[in-house]
Amino acid sequence: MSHADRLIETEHRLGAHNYKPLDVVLTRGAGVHVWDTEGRRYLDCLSAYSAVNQGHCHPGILAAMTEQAAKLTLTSRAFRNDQLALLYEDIAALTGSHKILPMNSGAEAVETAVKAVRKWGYEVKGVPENRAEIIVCADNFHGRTMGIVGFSTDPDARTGFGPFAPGFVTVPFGDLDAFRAAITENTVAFLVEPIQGEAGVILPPSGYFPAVRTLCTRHGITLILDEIQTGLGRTGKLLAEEHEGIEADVTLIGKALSGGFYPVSAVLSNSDVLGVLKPGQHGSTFGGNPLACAVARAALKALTQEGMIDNAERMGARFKAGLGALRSNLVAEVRGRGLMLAVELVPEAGGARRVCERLKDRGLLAKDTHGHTIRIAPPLVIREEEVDWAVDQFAAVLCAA
Ligand code: IF1
Repeated sequence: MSHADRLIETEHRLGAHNYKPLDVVLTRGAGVHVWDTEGRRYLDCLSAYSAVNQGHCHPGILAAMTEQAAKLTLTSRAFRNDQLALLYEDIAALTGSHKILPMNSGAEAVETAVKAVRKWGYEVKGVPENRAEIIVCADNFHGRTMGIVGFSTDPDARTGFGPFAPGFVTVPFGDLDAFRAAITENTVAFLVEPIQGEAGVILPPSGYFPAVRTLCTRHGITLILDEIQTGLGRTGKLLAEEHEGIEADVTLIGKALSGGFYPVSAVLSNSDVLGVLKPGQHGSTFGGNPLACAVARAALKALTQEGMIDNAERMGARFKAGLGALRSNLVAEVRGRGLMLAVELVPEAGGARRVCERLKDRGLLAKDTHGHTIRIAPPLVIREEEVDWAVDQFAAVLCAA
């Protein structure tokens, strides 16, 4: 039994089986590459679900992390630390946000926004107590906590986990008429992903978000964009909202906010939504800790000062064009924006998981979703020759016949 097989067997025996990973045991990463325990190198086309946008073990983030870890890691918010204000300044300068609330995981940022916007609804909009409604989209993915899975439409995410909290109304993504019809005087917010990730990299029809923005403004509805996956350069802009020419009232970021070093998320608010939270009404032991702040600042600096966002746009266009030009009768569609891409296979392809297994054997790691979709999201530091090599691997697996 190899070392890797022993580790897999132990995971299987002692771990909860809430994942079914590809059987590749990784031990090291640098830039766009990761290495397994046998020393085999892979091109990472998942980037830990877009948390490692800056590339694995980015040296600037690593330096900030080790330096801060040697100085001060956690104070709790019972006391102040000398890093939090600096992170606020950096985020405000980049995004124009007026108020910021730091948390850890993406799901916590979503839960925070739901709490804040409900309270805003009662105190500012004047919605009657306990009547606030939040509109969400079918096939959404916002995380795994009880509040969030309660408004998921994915049976795997919610079946068996009820009872769930009321107050959520579901509409199809990209359907403006359905959104308009769902609005009531108790609607406090619309929570939506700019591009649906887990659903399979689903882009909205053009004009959808500008019209949504207009309706939200007209009806006093807080537009909450979950940019936890689409944000921080992934789509070729700092925030995906820039493609739509709109501004959210509340923006949620996470994942790449730390470059994959450490869980850091944040709620960014352009409106008075976060202003309703008073001392004692929300918090987190680790949220806003000095280590997280130092890491997040270095992660944002790497993204914005090393040309990664422009690179995502250029390499994404190259990758998409390369995949789109594959002469394969197994490919139904190639879609996406920037380096958030997906290949949709025809049902006869034998499933995306099998294709991902074969890509893995050729040294490329990508992730299947919903049976027939392969998601492609390499670190934003990927270079032309690596994109071309990746396209060649897809060609070898998908154009064999
Ligand atoms: C898993 C997908 C990606 C997210 C958006 C909030 C969160 C996520 C838009 C929660 C998290 C993850 C978590 C990961 C799978 C994954 C994912 F496949 F579900 F769609 F990224 F592609 N909003 N996305 O995408 O953030 O609490 O996890 O930090 O294994 O569940 P979190």
